[in-house]
Amino acid sequence: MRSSSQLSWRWTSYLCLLSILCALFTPAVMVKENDFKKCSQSGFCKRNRAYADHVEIQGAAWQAPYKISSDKASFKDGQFQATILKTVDDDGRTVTLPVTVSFLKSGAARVTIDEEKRQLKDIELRHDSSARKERYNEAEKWVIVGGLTLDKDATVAQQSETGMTVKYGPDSSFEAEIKYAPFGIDFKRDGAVQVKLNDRGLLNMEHWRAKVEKAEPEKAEGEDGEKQENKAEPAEVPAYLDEGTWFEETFGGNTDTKPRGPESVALDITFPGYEHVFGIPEHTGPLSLKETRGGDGNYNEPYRLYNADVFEYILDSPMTLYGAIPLMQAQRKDSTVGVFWLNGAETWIDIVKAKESKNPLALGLGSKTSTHTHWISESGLLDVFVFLGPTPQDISKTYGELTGTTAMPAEFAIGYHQCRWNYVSDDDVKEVDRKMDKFKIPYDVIWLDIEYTDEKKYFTWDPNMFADPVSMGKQLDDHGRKLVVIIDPHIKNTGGYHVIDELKSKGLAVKNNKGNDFEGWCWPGSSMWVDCFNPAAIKWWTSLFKYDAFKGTLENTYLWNDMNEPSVFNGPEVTMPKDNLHHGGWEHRDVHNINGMTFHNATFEALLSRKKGELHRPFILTRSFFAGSQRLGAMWTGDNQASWEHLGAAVPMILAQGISGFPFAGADVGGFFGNPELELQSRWYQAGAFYPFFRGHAHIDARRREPYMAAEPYRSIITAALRLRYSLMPSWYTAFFHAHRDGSPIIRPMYWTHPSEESGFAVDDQFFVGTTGLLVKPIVEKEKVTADIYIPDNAIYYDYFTYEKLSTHQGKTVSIDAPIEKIPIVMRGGHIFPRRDTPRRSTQLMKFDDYTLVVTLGKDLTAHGELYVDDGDSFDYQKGQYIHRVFDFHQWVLTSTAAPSDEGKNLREGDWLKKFHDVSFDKIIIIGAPSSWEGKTEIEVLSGGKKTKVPFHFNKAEGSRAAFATVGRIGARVGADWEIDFA
Ligand code: MIG
Repeated sequence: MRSSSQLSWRWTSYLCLLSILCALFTPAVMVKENDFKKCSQSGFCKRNRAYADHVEIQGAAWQAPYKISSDKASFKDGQFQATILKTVDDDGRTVTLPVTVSFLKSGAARVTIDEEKRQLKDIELRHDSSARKERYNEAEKWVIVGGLTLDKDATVAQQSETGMTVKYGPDSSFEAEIKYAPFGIDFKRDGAVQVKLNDRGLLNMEHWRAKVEKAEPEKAEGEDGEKQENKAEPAEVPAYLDEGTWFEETFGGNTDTKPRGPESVALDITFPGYEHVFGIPEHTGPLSLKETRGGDGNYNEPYRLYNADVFEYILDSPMTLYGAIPLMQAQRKDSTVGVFWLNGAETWIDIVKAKESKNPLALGLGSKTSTHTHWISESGLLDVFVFLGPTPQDISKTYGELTGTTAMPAEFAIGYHQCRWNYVSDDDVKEVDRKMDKFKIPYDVIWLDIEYTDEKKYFTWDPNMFADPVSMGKQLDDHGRKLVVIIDPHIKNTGGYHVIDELKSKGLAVKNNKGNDFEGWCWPGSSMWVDCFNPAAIKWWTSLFKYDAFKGTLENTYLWNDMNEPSVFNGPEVTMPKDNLHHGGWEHRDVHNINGMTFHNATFEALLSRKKGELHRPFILTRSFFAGSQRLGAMWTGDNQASWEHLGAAVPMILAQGISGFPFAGADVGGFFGNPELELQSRWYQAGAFYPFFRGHAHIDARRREPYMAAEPYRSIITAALRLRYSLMPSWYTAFFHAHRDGSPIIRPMYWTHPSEESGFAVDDQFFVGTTGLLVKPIVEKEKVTADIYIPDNAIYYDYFTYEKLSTHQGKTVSIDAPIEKIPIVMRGGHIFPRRDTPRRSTQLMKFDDYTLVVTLGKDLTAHGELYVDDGDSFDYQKGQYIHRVFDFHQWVLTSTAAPSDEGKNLREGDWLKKFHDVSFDKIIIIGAPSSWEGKTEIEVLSGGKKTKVPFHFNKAEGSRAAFATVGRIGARVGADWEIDFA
């Protein structure tokens, strides 16, 4: 399909061309796997896997060649410093590797290893390269935003010739046992080992070496004419020292010149007693990661992180995708620990699990599984953070302090987004907008894909089809709706286009290995790429988005960044050559996985400064991402397919994003490639209504499928799913607030909410929504009309729609009916969550609507919940312009009070708070009401010292349906304290 992009067509000829193209190119069924490297085709991965094999064969005889000399080790102010000497040959020659272990106030520890010779720039580069000589040491600059304060209370507990033990963390309950020979660290919590570095001895820092040109071995010919090369060959070189890939590598016709030679970093990390590991997105497999070294049901390849535009990606695979977050957490009963591998280069991670029996005679008793991981990156520092938990919440929070948390989104951004490739004209957009209204289908944003531009020149409009973008934008604004336009990082290399002219004249493009502007092929044909590692490029990029520069955009225009892996159609693995050069002389190899985030960041900066004094929260969707991207916007899982399998694959992927600090995630609803049947499309909307980022999207060749186009009953089914999303918006917004505050996922897997319940650790097809207690299990199978929902605890569970009290058992599934019109949602007893029940066209139009509170009583007849609300648009919340309430049902009294963190905070009555002043709770529904409430018809609300009688209605239990009560016309203000005594 891609070759179709190389045609530059006009819209007038588009339709007829399309039919020809469709006939010419039959879509491939799946990704061309051979377009992407296997570990054995990536020199450094192959060498490190070979190293691991070599070590394993050696067994106990293996002596890891990395040692600290004790006289050079020191500890001061929370930091351990030493040099590791790597023995590199039989003569005992060594290479010096400075190591720092930093103990952080947050309880995290950080281990950083560099290479002295490269640090001192005491190396020679080949091919007259102008690249930097150091190992890449700026990943931290792009990724880390806080949490680096050292723990001055960390103390040396033990010190000797052979090692040092440091106590740190909360109540000094953490310990790092640093071993000198061979170098390794055991991290302990409460005396037990949780994480081990270099326990298997796979630490490998490929030090710099000069290329030794070897003479061609002379071919001796024996008398009988037999080749005798074998005799002339030197002793066999082990595969991990295979020089064949040290200085040059070729893949798919592209040669990487590797001017710095081999420089990989690798380390084994063991989680003793931990059977499950999660994280390291983006991959399509299960949330609980699989083993990668073969065996039944396992992968044969390591998980790969090398951001790439993978065309028609396959499911259940460790193959790389568009984004990378090298954060892994390990889970066992009641304990969560983790590691964050801060490296922006191509990275592979092998995972093996091994049963370890304490007592071989105990026949399985006391035997536990440990997870062994092996991290391999092509270049850069070895830089790894270790988290000792003990809870999943601790990991999310500590990682969030380091890399930042989800930006508080503009409220519209969590509404529904209507996209396709492409809405063909401004009239088309207006028509879709009108139709959504006509069918009373709520939505917030309509999107424009690449065809809105004049010949893929970003910051321009197709003069025929989008002649009047302003009137289009204004029509949307009339209902509080927004427009998102796509801007990609490839800039068309053509005459008379101011963007390319400026990019070239200002020298802001990514350079090739010769230092000239890199030229490659993408949608517009010949293109160049803006280098957003360069502060000057960010500044320039920002100037392009000013309203008078990008004409036709309005305050309700927002952005979409695609292709930022970057995608280069004619490059190796559809991306940039690794020896390309970025700002500061860093090779693309060093920064590849960070690249997408820098582009997203530049666009984020641009949206913050379109006009002086205007301060809307930016919204930018990105396809490529890295650790830290959560600070900048949302991501989606790229080009999926309109199939049941892809519908099923989406939830585990979104859950993996959530626990990896980037929860503002979604998948193309309906599926990108292909045409979903109406049942699939409906089920997809039902699932999508519970994606943090909720967007319908379709490929240019797919049939139109806006929700109103579906025949009944599907149109009503899809509309109901959308309305459900909108009614729950206050709960979604509160969940985003939690993500913003402490890094927690928005939709939460079972292990995250129930880390004591082992039977739920591998469950990844259902989730809780924030703290609402809503447990959702989307239907992802054709003609399936029941849902088996796994229940992680012994709380009461009610059906969301019928209030039926389910008969559940901890650790078992419960079956509920889920005909096509029903989304399987159950409510966990003990929660209180907010809704807005009046259907409207957009979130903007709901901003001052009253609320409904749903109270689901737990077994102990208590319930608890929260509501966070602010203007959903500006940054005034940072100045106290918000309301954060806590609801508590306890001893028959329901109260609403200010959240503890807000107590004593001086809320400044700004515009929004004034306008919001009279917004109230209208209705309360209490599910699981006691029968003693029967006969009550009125109840008193106490607020602001005044008592008001309001109507009360009790519905007694019927069959398995729980008793419930509704309290109407409450009128208590959202911002005020109030209470209702139900006794
Ligand atoms: O190579 O802009 O994933 O959502 O519609 C395809 C056109 C380029 C890929 C994105 C997809 C988008 C499409 N883009």
